[in-house]
Amino acid sequence: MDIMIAVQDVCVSSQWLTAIILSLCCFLPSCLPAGQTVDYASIESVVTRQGDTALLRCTSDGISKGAWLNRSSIIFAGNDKWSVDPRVSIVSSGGEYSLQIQKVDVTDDGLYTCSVQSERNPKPKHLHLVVKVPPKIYDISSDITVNEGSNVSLICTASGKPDPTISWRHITPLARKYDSGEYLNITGITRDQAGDYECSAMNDIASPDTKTVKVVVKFAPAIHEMKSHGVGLGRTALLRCEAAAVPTPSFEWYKGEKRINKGQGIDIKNLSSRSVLTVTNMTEDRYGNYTCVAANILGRANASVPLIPIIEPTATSAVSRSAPNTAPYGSTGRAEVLLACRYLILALSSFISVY
Ligand SMILES: *[C@@H]1O[C@H](CO)[C@@H](O)[C@H](O)[C@H]1NC(C)=O
Ligand SMILES: *[C@@H]1O[C@H](CO)[C@@H](O)[C@H](O)[C@H]1NC(C)=O
Ligand SMILES: *[C@@H]1O[C@H](CO)[C@@H](O)[C@H](O)[C@H]1NC(C)=O
Ligand SMILES: *[C@@H]1O[C@H](CO)[C@@H](O)[C@H](O)[C@H]1NC(C)=O
Ligand SMILES: *[C@@H]1O[C@H](CO)[C@@H](O)[C@H](O)[C@H]1NC(C)=O
Ligand SMILES: *[C@@H]1O[C@H](CO)[C@@H](O)[C@H](O)[C@H]1NC(C)=O
Ligand SMILES: CC(=O)N[C@H]1CO[C@H](CO)[C@@H](O)[C@@H]1O
Repeated sequence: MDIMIAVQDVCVSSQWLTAIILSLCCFLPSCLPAGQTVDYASIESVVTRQGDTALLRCTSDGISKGAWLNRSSIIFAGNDKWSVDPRVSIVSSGGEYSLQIQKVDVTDDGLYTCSVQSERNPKPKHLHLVVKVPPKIYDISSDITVNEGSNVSLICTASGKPDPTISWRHITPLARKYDSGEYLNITGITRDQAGDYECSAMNDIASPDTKTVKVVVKFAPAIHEMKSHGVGLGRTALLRCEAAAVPTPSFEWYKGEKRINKGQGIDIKNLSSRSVLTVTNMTEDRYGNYTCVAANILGRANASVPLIPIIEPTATSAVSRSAPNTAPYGSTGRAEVLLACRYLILALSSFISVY
């Protein structure tokens, strides 16, 4: 019995001794076991992702005692666990004496040493555990509304290892890219620069993390289209006023100085940036100069157009009568091309029918 304990004691104390020597060696690289220095170029790198299980491989002849160190602290001496960290264990089978770390975190990143002292294997093995972290955007500017001409500064910050590179993109058909960096500064923003801006944080470990900021650019109304079609008595007249404005403008109609309201054969329909005034059953006193006023909090704009009589019956009147179906609600440019085509076809067909 006594002998057994004595043997055990010797074993334990020899382990202690090894451990102490090893830990001393880590403090003093010049005093590594067998007088070796750390050759940093030859350090094997083990790359892993945060949260994964890392296996740091090392071999042993099964007879010699080995030890694993994390920087200067001993994790294992032989199969004795010195570390209190529940995530670490030894994988030993065959000639293996590897260290397994579960749920790797960034704090585990660093130099690990496997020291197995044997004839065959006199040098300790150094491994660099590289813990990479996927990019994650943790802060981004909130959606903003500014007036045209303002200076805008958007910020997007992200974490990750290696440090993610941050880039900004304006989500438009052109998808303009900006210089990369946390800040996106726009001096004197224009209405074309309104919309969604996407920040993406990228590193080599995982797909980029993206988030978007909406930028609303307010501007005063500008009427870019004011149209009327000549119309005969008793016909339906149509006036269309189209404005660009943010926020959406409100519309008012005037004939000369007099405000026009709905009712008595007059209808006003406004669809976001467009207002359409319809006069059913045109009468003599309704010909004249019409003004459309578009207004929002930043200003107002007006445009005028005359509503004039035309002589009937011609192909033109057929066109203007068909207009309510297409022109007010279609996209302007194309609707007009279509109308022009129809006009041409009508004119051609009447020309042909004459002969
Ligand atoms: C390694 O050492 C660092 C700092 O001393 C510690 O934060 C980390 O948890 C250790 N990792 C392992 C796997 O022992
Ligand atoms: C916007 O930035 C430009 C150039 O940096 C500066 O000259 C101007 O005063 C700024 N405008 C506002 C409204 O801050
Ligand atoms: C962008 O604006 C921020 C804050 O307004 C400033 O700190 C930063 O230096 C600017 N960056 C560039 C590239 O102008
Ligand atoms: C159009 O107005 C005229 C004159 O006010 C009236 O005689 C006619 O009945 C009206 N026609 C329709 C379809 O409302
Ligand atoms: C139409 O009315 C506007 C505003 O009242 C005026 O400025 C413009 O000169 C008028 N146009 C015609 C052709 O009378
Ligand atoms: C239309 O605009 C002119 C100047 O831009 C202004 O003098 C006029 O009062 C406006 N008319 C209406 C009806 O708002
Ligand atoms: C938002 C807006 O412009 N609303 C107008 C729509 O048209 C009616 C007339 O039918 C006006 O009274 C509203 O102010």
